[in-house]
Amino acid sequence: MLTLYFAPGASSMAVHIALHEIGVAFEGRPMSFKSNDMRAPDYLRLNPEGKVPTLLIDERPLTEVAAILFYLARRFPEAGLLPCDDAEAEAHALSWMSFIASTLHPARRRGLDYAKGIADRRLGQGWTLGARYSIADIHLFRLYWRLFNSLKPAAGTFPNLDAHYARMAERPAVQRTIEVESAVGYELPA
Ligand SMILES: N[C@@H](CCC(=O)N[C@@H](CS)C(=O)NCC(=O)O)C(=O)O
Repeated sequence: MLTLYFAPGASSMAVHIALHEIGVAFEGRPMSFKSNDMRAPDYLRLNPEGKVPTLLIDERPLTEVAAILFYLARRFPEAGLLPCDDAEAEAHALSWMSFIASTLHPARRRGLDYAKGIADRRLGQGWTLGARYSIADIHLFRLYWRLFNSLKPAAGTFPNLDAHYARMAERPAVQRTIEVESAVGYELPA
């Protein structure tokens, strides 16, 4: 049994999208920033950092977006979210997700000037791994979705990321996730 603790629009959105891509049954547990749900003692026992996402795998907690995406892609290889047959391509997916978590995520808080160009140049045209869609695209999309909707970059600032965003927005799993999360309600700061 899989249980996802998520807050609408937060980092957990990436895991939410991946679960919809895979089509596996899961229980979603919405968490509220306003109600301080992430600071509740029961939740801190699952995720001592008090952050979302946490995925419960038969009651065992797994944290960190990159690790959860990796787990889901490996557990459900039929979804084709990771190039399991190619060590180098798989490592590139991990390289992207490390970059997203350690460089891009903190960059958002430092504003557009710092973030500008880093990911866009690295991305180029197409998916993060070139021709093949993967969990790294899901991770990147959530980060850019947040940046796009909070910092509102002028059109053309990030042409490659904009094209990637548009392709992701066409995916039913992305649309379903946004539908579910917006119905719960966004609480993220602007
Ligand atoms: N390194 C973590 C970051 C997760 C994260 O920053 N989550 C934020 C929401 S985007 C959070 O839950 N913050 C709760 C808080 O700061 O109270 C991951 O990749 O899973």
